Amino acid sequence: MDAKTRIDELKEILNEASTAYYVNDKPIMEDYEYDRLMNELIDLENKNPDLVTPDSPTHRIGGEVLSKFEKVVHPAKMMSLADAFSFDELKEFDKRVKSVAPNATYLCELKIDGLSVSLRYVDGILKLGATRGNGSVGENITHNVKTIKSVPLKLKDNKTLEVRGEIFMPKESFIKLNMEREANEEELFANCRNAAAGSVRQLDSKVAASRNLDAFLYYNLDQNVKTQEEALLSMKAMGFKVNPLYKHANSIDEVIDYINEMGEKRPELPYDIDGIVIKVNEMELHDIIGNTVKYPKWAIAYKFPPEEVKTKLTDIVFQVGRTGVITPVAIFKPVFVQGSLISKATLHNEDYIKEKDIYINDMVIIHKAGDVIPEVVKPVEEDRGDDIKPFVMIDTCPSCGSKLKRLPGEADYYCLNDFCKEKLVNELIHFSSKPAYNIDSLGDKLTEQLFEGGFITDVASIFRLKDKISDLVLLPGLGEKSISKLIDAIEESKKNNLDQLLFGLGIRHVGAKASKLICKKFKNMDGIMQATLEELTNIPDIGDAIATSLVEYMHDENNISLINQLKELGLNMEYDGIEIKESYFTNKKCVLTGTLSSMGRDEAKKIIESLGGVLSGSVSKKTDILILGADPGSKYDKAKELGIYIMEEPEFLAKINE
Ligand code: 0OW
Repeated sequence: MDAKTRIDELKEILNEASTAYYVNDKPIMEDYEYDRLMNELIDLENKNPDLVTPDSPTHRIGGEVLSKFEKVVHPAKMMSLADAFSFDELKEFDKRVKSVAPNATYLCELKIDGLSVSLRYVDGILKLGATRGNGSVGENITHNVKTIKSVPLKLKDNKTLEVRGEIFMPKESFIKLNMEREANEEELFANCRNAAAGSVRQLDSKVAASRNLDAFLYYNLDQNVKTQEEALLSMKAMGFKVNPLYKHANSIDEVIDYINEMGEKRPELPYDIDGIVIKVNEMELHDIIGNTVKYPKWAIAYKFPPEEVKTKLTDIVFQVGRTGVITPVAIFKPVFVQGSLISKATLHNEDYIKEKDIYINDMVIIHKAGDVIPEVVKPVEEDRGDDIKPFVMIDTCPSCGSKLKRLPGEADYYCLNDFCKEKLVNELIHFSSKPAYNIDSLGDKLTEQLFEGGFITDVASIFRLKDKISDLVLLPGLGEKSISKLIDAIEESKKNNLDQLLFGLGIRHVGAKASKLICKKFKNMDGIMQATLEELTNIPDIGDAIATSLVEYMHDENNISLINQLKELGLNMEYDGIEIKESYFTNKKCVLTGTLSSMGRDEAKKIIESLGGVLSGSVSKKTDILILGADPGSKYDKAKELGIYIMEEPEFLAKINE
């Protein structure tokens, strides 16, 4: 038998065995047999690389390493879901639906706690896997999606379609992964969702292949079925893995019964769910009920209240935040809550502890507020032993010893010493954090290490590290390569937009949103430094607290000196708030060729960029659109050769006027 015939035969056998095992949970072959045949196929493909096809099961093993993630524009928005936190909210949702569609019934699905994915098949072959991103533009993760064994590489029928679902990491795999990471002294994943997201965001698909990811599909863009239930059944029939625990409900009361039933089942499910998705079952009602910009109005996610767990509170310690606020933190025996192991939780402030009547050595109830933040809910009084000790608030800073102040009318105590070490470190950590100045390679641990070593003392000193490279190499764990990567990242960060700098300065009450609003109004740092209280409070959503705090900050000579130093160091002090509108062109790589009769090239370029398009001067396989003017050049031929979408002027004008 020739190689091609045998390869086709092996692909057929192995893909069928993989579907049976991973999609239908009904193995039809022993593992050793599967491995034997897989090895034969790998061997044959290595000898005949031109015979490797996209649907070969050898893609499951991974091995493709990308240099970066390409952007993918979704043909239809990947919507998110509005949340309901109580049955009353569900009843309101039901009323809204019934007011428009009185005969609507519901389809309830488990809300898998993973990350959304979109799968595109062309002629039955998996061509593209993409993350949801912002709903319009996601990232190409095809190389990792192919390693998910329950995702078909080839459909039984050669359909061209797009389906959407949720990639998740089973609880068992999550625990195993965190144990391995603990053994390697790596940072643990907080929960199954983060572990799944961290796995698909790997450039090397061998890593994703080792993470035992899975996926449930729940949405078929190209369906022509009458109900969501039929949609699930048809996807299952096509070979997709569909979560079997869905249920049709004729009324919201039946939905609530199902939610209670699934709430009971939740702890023993092999995967994390964070709620129940309720969808109007009848498809033709979806358009009648409609959507908001972000959510469908015909669906809602009921979120389970945080899972509660009991443990022993063994100590209360104190943290000094970047603003100087002192936070009491409960230390307790590590417990597993909603997929993650936690051993400490915030106690907010002294009043919270007093109100809840919490003692040291109490048995306490813990949960993850908002499914994320560990929080002590209450003590379990009936379990109180005689080893309890009352909580006593400290009156001096645990880091620098200075007297703590309680600001009038505030529950919190503050360390007001501007040179308090822990406060300074947290200010620096905030500055380079993602939502602020986002200096990639300057993480919390390195910031603390550089601070301890005296390399950085304030924000400006971060930008002077490049003058200390010879000393930096003496720091343990910092090699030449990581130092030059750090210096490059710091230099690169200087181009950041002004709102990131303003937020990074950590001015009390001036958060990320307020920073954007203030920068939009004043356009540059000088304008902000001279802003008056009245000018600031005239900005909608900027209240007295923010305005006063900003004016005081800008009149403090230490801060003025810091900002002047940052100007000297070359940080961008302008705000370029080009509001890029979401459009057909968003994140599409465009090339212009020939002359347009309706406008000049520069004007066309400006319009495309303002609509989020990415212009380039040459055509490549990465080009999404060639915009064709009269007398085109060689780019036109190249675009035709590469099968790039050619947009003629009339269509271009129509699209930009949409
Ligand atoms: N996580 C889920 C899930 C589901 C989509 C279709 C239209 C709008 C939401 O299990 N079972 N069904 C949907 O339906 N979405 C889900 O997850 C959403 C996707 C984006 C944010 C949530 O994770």
